Amino acid sequence: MERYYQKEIETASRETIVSIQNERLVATVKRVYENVPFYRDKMIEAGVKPEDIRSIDDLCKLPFSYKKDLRDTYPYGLFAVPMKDVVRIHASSGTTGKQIVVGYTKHDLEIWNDCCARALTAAGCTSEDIVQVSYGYGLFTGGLGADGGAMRLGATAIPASTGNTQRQITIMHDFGSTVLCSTPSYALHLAEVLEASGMTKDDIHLKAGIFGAEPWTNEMRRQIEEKLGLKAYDIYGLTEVMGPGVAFECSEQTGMHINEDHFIVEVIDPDTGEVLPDGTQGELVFTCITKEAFPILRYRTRDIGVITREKCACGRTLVKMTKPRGRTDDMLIIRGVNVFPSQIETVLLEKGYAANYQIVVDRANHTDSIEVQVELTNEMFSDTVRDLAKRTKELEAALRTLLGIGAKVSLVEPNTIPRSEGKAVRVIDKRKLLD
Ligand code: DLL
Repeated sequence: MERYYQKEIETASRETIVSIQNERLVATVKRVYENVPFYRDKMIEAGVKPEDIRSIDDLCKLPFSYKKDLRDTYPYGLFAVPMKDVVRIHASSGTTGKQIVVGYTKHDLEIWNDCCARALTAAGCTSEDIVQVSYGYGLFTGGLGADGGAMRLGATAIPASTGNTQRQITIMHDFGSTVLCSTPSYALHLAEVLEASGMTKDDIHLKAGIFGAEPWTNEMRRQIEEKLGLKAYDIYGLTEVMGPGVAFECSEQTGMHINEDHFIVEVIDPDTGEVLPDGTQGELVFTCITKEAFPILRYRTRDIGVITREKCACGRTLVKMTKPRGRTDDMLIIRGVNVFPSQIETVLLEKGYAANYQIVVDRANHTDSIEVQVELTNEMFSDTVRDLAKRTKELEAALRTLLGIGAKVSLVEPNTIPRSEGKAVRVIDKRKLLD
């Protein structure tokens, strides 16, 4: 039986959702115009007045916001309330550049906890559960976000944070954790350390995992489920919009429901900015309609996805987004061909490798090259040299078929690719160092 945390809104009719969105959008735009000089200036520049925004159909009149805007107004320039009302700060550094800083009022934290409680409930978590939160605690939103959701449900949270993986396994075993929250790559590392400690999934009590913060494929989902003996659910979010819980997976696992009473989603063509019809792949853009401290408008996430509005068999009516395929800025352009790391991951995992790989991109004599370093599993490592050569050829052929360009495959010894405790680093683009 499907469980909901806030059934009324999670299963509301489209008219109800749209009417809530209309009302909240109009109020947010007015408030932001009055309180944040940055948005006021941008709207004046675009020739839009708050009165012009009367419903979600007018959303497209508003200018977009970008990560750069957060950097240019660092640290508090986009806050819409006085600092005395801000009770929490989070920040994210990303891979390059200055940190971006966001703030939350007490009410914002309550809504965030609700959103994460919806995600946990959809994964079957109740007040009976023991939730091991192995996302980083601190400025990163993962740890405290999932923790707040667990608290809201009345579940028992274990704030394990990341790191000290051996101790995480002891905690999991001794404290009887039933739900795990971590990045999917860290979940796989936890599984490796579990095995190295001489234990199997039968020695622990996990029933569900809520994994996000980085792209992961369904093949990786199967590996995690198999090794940890749990059902793995996806959760999506980003610091600028809130943190984890912007969208979450239900028992159907055919996309993630977006918490539309708090966030309006649009899908746009990343090149032209044009809003695309449902079902078309493009860049996800979010507008916060209930945030008090940091109500970002039309934020360009750079995440690539598709949204669908068919009614879900779980009973929820909230719009669904597909697993983000990657980010526009993760997409590699190799000799003019677009390549997403997730495509490569799918091939590797289908061929029986674990998700321990790194993609090295380089350029020599004006020609791009791509090398995929793939870790052998312990069983494969005992193969003969001839077997290994065959494996390399087989992978290179599969990658060529999928990507349409040649990629060099280097098989490396088990345990040589660095493990991550947070977001895995999949790509080393040496061309960037040359630019
Ligand atoms: O990663 C928030 C989060 C924490 C989400 C824990 C889920 C679980 P940032 O560090 O700001 O925030 O990174 C946000 O991570 O724009 C996506 O590119 C990526 N991302 C987040 N969740 C997913 C997911 C957190 N489920 C960026 N699948 C986003 C794919 C994801 N990518």
